[in-house]
Amino acid sequence: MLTEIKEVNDYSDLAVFGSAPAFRETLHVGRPNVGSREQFFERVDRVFDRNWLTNDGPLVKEFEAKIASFLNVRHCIATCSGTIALEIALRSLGLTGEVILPSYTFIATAHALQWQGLTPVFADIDPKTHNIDPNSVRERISERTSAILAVHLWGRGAPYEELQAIACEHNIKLLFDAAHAFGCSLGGRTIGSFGACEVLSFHATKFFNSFEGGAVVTNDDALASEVRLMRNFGFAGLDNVMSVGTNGKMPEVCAAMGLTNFDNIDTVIAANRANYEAYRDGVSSIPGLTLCTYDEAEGNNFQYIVIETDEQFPLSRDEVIQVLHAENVNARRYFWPGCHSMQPYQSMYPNAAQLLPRTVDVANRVVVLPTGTAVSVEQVQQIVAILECIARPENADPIRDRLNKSLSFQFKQTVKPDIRKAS
Ligand code: T4K
Repeated sequence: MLTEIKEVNDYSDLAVFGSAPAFRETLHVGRPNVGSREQFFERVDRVFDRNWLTNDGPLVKEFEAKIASFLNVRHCIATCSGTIALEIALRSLGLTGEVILPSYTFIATAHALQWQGLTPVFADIDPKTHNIDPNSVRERISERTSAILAVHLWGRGAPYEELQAIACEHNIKLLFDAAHAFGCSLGGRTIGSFGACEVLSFHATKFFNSFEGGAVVTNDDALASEVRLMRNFGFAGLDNVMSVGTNGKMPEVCAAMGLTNFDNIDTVIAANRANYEAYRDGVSSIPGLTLCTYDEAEGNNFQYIVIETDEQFPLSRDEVIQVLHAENVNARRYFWPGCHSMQPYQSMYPNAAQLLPRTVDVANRVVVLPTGTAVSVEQVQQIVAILECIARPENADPIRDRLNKSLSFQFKQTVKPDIRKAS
């Protein structure tokens, strides 16, 4: 934790030059927000009393009812993860052939398609919103396209109306990966009921978590029934299997965590908002850095603090991250290098980068910074002070020189070849 603010008047005050890091304990992007432990343990006690641990238990039903009502959607089917929820949604919709999605997303969006035998086709993004660009979607439509899988990246709503128009024109499905967007709205409407269905994630790193977990939310009764069947091996009753299902069930202990954290979301959003405002106030006066802002007219969870470096900034994005890591600020390069540059997609589409110039550009410039209840406004101000120091043009050469000379500051990740092809 921060004991006192570290003065960073000069580059030599930075940890990369040997001074103590600004933070004794690492600040993470995605540190879990946890509500009342007492309430959680009470719920878990009742789970043991009932000796009903999973398979559509009472806490899962309560959790689903709460989420559906909060999102104003008819059905919520809770699952063991957001990725499994995506796969079940894709399969329940009966999709075939190609599905268009952004490359600039977490790899699970693409993998869910590939895992279901669908072909992911990557569209470019709008650099202003980081969301999928409808014009690029249009360019990717083929006779094999069966759906568009858009992502509400950082919780900022994807361009629903334009995407829906394309889907109607080509008679294809539209669904959303809403893993980042719980509690957010688009055009004043709560995200959760757009398209054929939307998929949520309650992973530990999400602002609202159930340890692991996810959900398919939809207003379509038939789709909801199919998703429920598929979540439980396809069983429609004892000994009666209707389809190729899987085990996508959320256990009771996860629902207990979800219900407990649901009662706490206002506190988490307030903490996220305060941190967001402190970052916004601090970053606004730093040339070469831009904070991705949230539309105040919409509901926001302020879960991701995303800054972009531009050519005015004297250090590269990776150099910024290296300096922050040395200060124990575990800033992230989400979602570098883009799904198209990861396997197996890199091998499938070796020239994809040329078709995705805005994805490549944004992915090379984004830094995601820590927030959540584990991070205080004072800690945000300390991070901003570090950014102000490294933004001074006269500091760039000594910092770069120092980073180049010390191997301990280098990134170790590289994109590896497709191991299946290599073996
Ligand atoms: N679609 C989108 C758009 C998504 O962003 C995601 C998940 C999905 C679909 C799939 O949903 P799930 O199947 O996961 O429900 C993390 C999360 O694992 C992933 O859920 C999330 N997106 C993604 C954006 O972030 P990593 O690889 O960055 O996680 P990791 O292990 O590096 O953790 C992040 C930080 O959080 C670390 O610095 C440590 C800290 N942490 C993590 C955990 C798990 C903790 O302090 N405590 C913890 O318990 O992917």
